[in-house]
Amino acid sequence: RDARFSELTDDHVKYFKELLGSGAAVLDAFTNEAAVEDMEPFNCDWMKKYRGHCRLVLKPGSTEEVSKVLKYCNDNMLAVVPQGGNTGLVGGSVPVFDEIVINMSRMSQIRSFDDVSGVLTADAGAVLEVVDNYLAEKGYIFPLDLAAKGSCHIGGNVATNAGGLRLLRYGSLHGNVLGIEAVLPDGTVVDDLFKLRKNNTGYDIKQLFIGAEGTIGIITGISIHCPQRSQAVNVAFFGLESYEKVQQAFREAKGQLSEILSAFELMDDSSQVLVKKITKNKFPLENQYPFYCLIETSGSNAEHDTEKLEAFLEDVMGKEIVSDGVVAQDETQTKSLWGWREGISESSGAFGGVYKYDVSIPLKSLYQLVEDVKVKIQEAGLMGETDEFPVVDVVGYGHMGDSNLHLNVCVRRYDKAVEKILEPYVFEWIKEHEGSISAEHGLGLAKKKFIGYSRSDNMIGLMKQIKNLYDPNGIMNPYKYI
Ligand code: FAD
Ligand code: 2HG
Ligand code: ZN
Repeated sequence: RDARFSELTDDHVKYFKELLGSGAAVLDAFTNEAAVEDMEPFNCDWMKKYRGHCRLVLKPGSTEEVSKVLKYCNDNMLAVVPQGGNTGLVGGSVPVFDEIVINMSRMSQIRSFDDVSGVLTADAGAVLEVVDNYLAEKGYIFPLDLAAKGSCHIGGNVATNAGGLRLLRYGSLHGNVLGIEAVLPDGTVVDDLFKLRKNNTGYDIKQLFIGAEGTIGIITGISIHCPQRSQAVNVAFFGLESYEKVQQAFREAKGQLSEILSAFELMDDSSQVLVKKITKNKFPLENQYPFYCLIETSGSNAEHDTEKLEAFLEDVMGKEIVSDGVVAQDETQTKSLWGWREGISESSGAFGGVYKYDVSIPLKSLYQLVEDVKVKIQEAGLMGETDEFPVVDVVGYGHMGDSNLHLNVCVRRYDKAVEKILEPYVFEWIKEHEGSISAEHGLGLAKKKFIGYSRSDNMIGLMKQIKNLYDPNGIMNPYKYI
């Protein structure tokens, strides 16, 4: 614990209760011992891998309240952790020691929507799925989708610069977010909720908050450009004999499906065996293959899209790029095919634990990392079917269309011997292949130590300047990021 930070006192808690009210906006286990158990969901991350010891959770209901809370914390040297839906995968959303959690769930209103431009403005604490359902009724779609949509907040998505399943089609949040409202630790409101696409008037400061993981301020609202929701959505699921063939299929999909291609996801066989074991669902293909890919198309004309997809299927099967495939016939089947991809993340942790690596690698060597890691773990005698082995399996999957691999090492228990094999080996491997050690999940606590594998000393120095400028007391999400 950094001794520069103050310990919580009764006076601090009294101030927050006076400001926010003593109801649901303040969860206090500091003066009320009986509330300790209620702290668990705020202290523990989604993977149950990181656990803090916070005794106070604050849920401000307005930007003004966030401003007052932060100013008080800054003046009193109280460290804080901004928290959205707590679905982050790098330990960034929970305290390390006794930092106060500032949870954004009470700020969940949609502020405005322009039916012509598709620009939505909403509170940071709105749940992604709720926002997307609202947009669906208007014929629009949120330009980000991910398996945690039922819990994650749009503010959390922006704070992590989440990538997700359709970045290939809609691009990154750095392009789609048009404006941000945020609060700095000294209480200053960054009032940049711009709603138009073009704005070349000076530095684009909002970009600093996108992917800052709560280290320079708290995002309270965003405006974002939302695309038209496609009338016709098709999903196909393919089995392929080699990674070489997956690359060929991707090349063909881009060429033949071009403007209607909206996702190209990769899954290896181990990942699908895992989902089968956990969900007990019936696998969509008759046989097993070393690789699978899920292709989604989204367009405005069902007849045209189906024709294109059928021609594509015929072509890739004729050329023996794809060995077998199935196309969803209705919405239920579409959901069920997506389930084989979206279900991997959760299934991979079901045996006791999982080491997750979310990395960018040039496509030609993307899957090589999974094979190399598997060999190293096998050679160390750490992987097997019975309890004496810590490792259950090594699985690879991800957003192939964005050169983003998810390497999950599924374990029965967290084990130093496994960690020793994985780190820094994985990071050295990534550096050698000119990739990124964090493609979309961010740095948090998990990757903080390893930032040097993907960023030069000069770049880290510049980042520290930004951090010190906006958060000179270092109270925002300490011990993480840089
Ligand atoms: P939290 O987990 O609460 O917080 C994440 C970070 O942002 C923390 O550092 C926190 O301090 C900060 N933060 C949160 N809210 C704010 C705010 N209002 N202002 C400032 N800082 C804030 N990520 C991807 O990129 N692509 C995926 O496909 C993907 N799929 C996922 C699937 C599953 C099943 C799960 C569990 C996670 C997945 N993620 C994915 C991880 C992803 O980062 C989160 O799901 C999501 O973006 C985080 O939102 P959240 O509201 O839960 O944020
Ligand atoms: C996904 O793409 C998420 O499913 C989660 O980014 C990946 O759990 C993971 O490693
Ligand atoms: Zn992902």
